[in-house]
Amino acid sequence: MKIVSLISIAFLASCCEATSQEKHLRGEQKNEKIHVPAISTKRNLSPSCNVPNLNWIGDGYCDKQGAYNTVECAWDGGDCCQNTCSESIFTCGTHGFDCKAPSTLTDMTISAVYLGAGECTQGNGQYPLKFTKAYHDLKPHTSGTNTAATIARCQADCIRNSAWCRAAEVVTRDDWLSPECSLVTDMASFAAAGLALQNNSFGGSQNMGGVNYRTYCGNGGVCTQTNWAGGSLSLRAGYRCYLIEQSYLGEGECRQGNGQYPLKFSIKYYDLRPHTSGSNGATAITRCRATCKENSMWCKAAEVVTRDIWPTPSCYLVTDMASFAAAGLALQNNIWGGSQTIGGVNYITYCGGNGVCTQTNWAGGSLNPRAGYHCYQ
Ligand SMILES: [Ca+2]
Repeated sequence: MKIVSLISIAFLASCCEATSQEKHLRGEQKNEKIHVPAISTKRNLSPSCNVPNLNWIGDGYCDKQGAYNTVECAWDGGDCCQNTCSESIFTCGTHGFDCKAPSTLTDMTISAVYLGAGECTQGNGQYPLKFTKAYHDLKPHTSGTNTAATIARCQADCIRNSAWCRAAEVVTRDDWLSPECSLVTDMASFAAAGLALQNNSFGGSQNMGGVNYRTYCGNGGVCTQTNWAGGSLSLRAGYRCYLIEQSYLGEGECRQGNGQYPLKFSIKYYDLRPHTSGSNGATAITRCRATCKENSMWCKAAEVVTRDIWPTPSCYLVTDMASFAAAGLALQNNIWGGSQTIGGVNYITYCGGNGVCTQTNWAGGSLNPRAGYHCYQ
């Protein structure tokens, strides 16, 4: 039990920066905490992370109450495991640990990003190659934390097989009590990882690592024609799709390596307004990333903006002046908010945060945490 002195409260009220004083401000005796200044979240949060105070995620304090220590909230931003906790506002372990995260999910170079409530489909909307398994030990999925455990295990299974697994599809349907997990890929990715199909048929069996899966291939069992192409979401009740990203930098703006603004070309996707409807948000992500890949000669990152106050999603193609020029392209308007045509499509140019395009330098990039912004490399 900790006593909060009036002196330290007065100190906090008069000061603007986080100090060691704040490490003692979280009351435990009433299961309540005193508000602390906003800090950056260091892990990837799902849009379905539903907690009253996002600032508590990644603050170094394991929040055992509420929905903080869940896969959707990136296991309280790592606060609840000794090997993932980063000291921040609080000293790690102040409130103990409660490690529930599969160890593979703590690897920040690979993460599972919630795409939406539906099936994982190919970029063209067709069925990909899937290996499906039921988790009978988590039956029924409606009981307790079984659904959360299914999601965590399925994501971890896909991440373990990230050489070829492109997405994890979790099925918790009303009419099936056993939850299911599908590891999603396409034929070229699977073969490139040195693996071979044991049954090139719809519903055929496949043994991987001593575990039996059922194989589902494209439409009608034609595995060879599957082509993931970045994936898409096909809305369906009882299904969840998580993209396994090796390049999701996290929720925030794509900035230069030095933290300053890069050169960006912006476009609004009016046909996907509002981004909160159906698969619109997911489509905005896959479309923006695909456009950046098409322009990989100069596009360093794709920034997708789905802010709650703006119903229209935006896409920013991120680069710097030297990369853009090296690709043989020229700025049509070297001004803040100038227009630029790329591939016959009109974009708005934003340079360096102040309109000075020539001084932009990507330098590997960095992430500036900001709600509603998502940066992909
Ligand atoms: Ca926390």
